Amino acid sequence: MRVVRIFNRAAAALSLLLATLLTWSFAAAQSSTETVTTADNRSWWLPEAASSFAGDIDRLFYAVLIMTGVVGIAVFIVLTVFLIKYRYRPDRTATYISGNEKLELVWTLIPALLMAGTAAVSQATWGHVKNRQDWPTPEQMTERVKNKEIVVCEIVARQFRWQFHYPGPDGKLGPRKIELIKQSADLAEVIGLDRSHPDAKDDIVTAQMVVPVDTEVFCYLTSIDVLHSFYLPNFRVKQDAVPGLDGRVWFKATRTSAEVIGRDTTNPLGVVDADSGLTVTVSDSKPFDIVCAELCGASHYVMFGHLYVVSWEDYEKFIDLYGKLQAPADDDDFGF
Ligand SMILES: [Cu+2]
Repeated sequence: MRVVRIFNRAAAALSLLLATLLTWSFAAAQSSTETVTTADNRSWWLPEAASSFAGDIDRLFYAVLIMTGVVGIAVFIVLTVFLIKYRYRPDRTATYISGNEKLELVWTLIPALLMAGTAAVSQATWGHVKNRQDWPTPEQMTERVKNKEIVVCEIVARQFRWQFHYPGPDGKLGPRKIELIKQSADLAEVIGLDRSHPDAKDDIVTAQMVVPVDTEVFCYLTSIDVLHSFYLPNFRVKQDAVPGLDGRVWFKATRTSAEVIGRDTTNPLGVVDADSGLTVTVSDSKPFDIVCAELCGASHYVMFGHLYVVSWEDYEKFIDLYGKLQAPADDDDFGF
């Protein structure tokens, strides 16, 4: 009996230690992320929704949460009742049961039907968000970018930063080549953009993402090293970036970052004007968070980026300023 008591005490002490460790590590993780992200809208629940399909995703989330919540609570109530009702008594012996076909059928069919039902109900939203049948062809993209109907952006992930490749005024994304990728202060070289190709001459590559509000943004998503995951919490967008694959992501922002996150006059989105050498403020709004949602290496936790959702005028200002900044000095053929 003495040995049992010692074991019990050891187990209690160990549980306490583990619980403390777990609490401490969660608290530490929380405070460490606070120092590396910038958005002020983080909350313990869902961040404020800002995309056209965020409402549909949230409704599915709540439906699944209610369903699993009700089942989870019921299971724990039954478990607790049975634990107490059938606890050890010296005069009671166990009963041998070989199975109950009717009961097994019920507990298999109900979850199966619930899951099939959930899959069926969510199919329309899933198809709309992840598998758009009307994804524009490259020619349609070029045309619609030129007509200012949509925005196209190639998102290139690497350890531990995001790069955003815009097509420029010609509406065509220039090609990238693996052999051109190098460590550089020039982001076009970082992603291996082939500047000798005519389509690439007016392209711009930025470290922050800027898109206009109420406009569909079509993105190609890839990585130049390991797996990453492009995550926009406010937009309910999450998609893996896989080396060698052209992933597809689209979203339509319904609210600007200034509306949702707020303004900050000390940290505006500014770009150096190539003509005057002065920094021009494009937007004074605080950005949405862009997060990497795939454990991608030792510094995965610092792999965050900024998404500014602005007016069309501000978006064009951003693209024009960057275009001038990154355009080859002697080239006037591309609309600058
Ligand atoms: Cu990453």
